[in-house]
Amino acid sequence: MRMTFRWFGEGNDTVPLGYMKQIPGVEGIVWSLHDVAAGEEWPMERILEVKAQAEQAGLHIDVVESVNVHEDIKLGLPSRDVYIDNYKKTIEKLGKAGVKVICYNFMPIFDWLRTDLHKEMGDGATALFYENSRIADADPFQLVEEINANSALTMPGWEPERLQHLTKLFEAYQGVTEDHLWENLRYFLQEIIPVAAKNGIRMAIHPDDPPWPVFGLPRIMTGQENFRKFLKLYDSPYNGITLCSGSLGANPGNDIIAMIHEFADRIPFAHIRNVRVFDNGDFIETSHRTQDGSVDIAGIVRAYHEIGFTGYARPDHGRHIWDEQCRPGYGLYDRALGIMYLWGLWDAHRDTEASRGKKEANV
Ligand SMILES: [Mn+2]
Repeated sequence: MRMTFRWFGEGNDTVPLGYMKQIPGVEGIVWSLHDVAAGEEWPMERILEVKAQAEQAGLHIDVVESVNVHEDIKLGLPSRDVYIDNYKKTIEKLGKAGVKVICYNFMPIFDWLRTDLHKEMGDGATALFYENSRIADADPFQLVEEINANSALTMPGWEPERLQHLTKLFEAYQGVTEDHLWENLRYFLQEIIPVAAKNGIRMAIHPDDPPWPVFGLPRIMTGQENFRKFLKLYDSPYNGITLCSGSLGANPGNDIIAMIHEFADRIPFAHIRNVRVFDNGDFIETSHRTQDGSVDIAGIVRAYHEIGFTGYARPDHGRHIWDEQCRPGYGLYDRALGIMYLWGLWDAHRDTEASRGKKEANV
């Protein structure tokens, strides 16, 4: 398991790179060019600029999250080919810069979705919260306004230029079914995976968050059966999954441990975090500790250890604790605590194996 930490870029993140390096075992950043719109080709000088900034702090840039997929690709419009060409050129450039994994998602219009970015947890901490009934009944346009008013920073997947065209987008998705989305995803994979393979980059699709349809829009990266179908769409080690325990864990029916075992060699990137799911379908992002949420984080780390996981991992999100002022979900303190919890679980298994006389895992 190779530990990483998300960084939103110079002047766009409250956590300095030097602090990330001080968290035990963190070796690289998970990064993106957040100001480059989906569908645009990434400029090489900007890529190299991030590489230089990271390397100066002793961190690598092996994992990119995300190179966003233009809506026309998800919609299967004729204009998609231009955007797919740009995507390929970006893959080639990232390969030249030494990138190994690209995380992306295939969710129509919205990226991840929450109703409250600072839900009180009762102990002074706050966290990201999803209120099921508010999404079920909500006017999406009103929700977007609220989210924008709530945060001083741009949210990933909530770039203002995308939200401006919301009405048009909802119209464009009228009549787009899950089958259409599968077909458009297959087209995309057939174009980009060979380019990724040639450049030594493993593509890793992120599950939908939450893993069910919202506002009548189809969502397909939702669980084990659909991931099985996805991996067969293009059977290659370069076509893989970002296994996010937090996104998938919002549906208690998802057996994440079973997915780790079934998809072992197709998981280049792991997001490991916990959520507490309530009976009414609401969920809140908790600490990483197994007992604090509904997801068996201890069992998940054990499963990664059992498959000899050598991919990248990140603690994904954290709560907001100790009065930290930070981007929602992306403070230093709780993510650092999460990393130490994950290492504790991981190393406990290593020691168990060593005492049994097995070969010590290579960390
Ligand atoms: Mn995630």
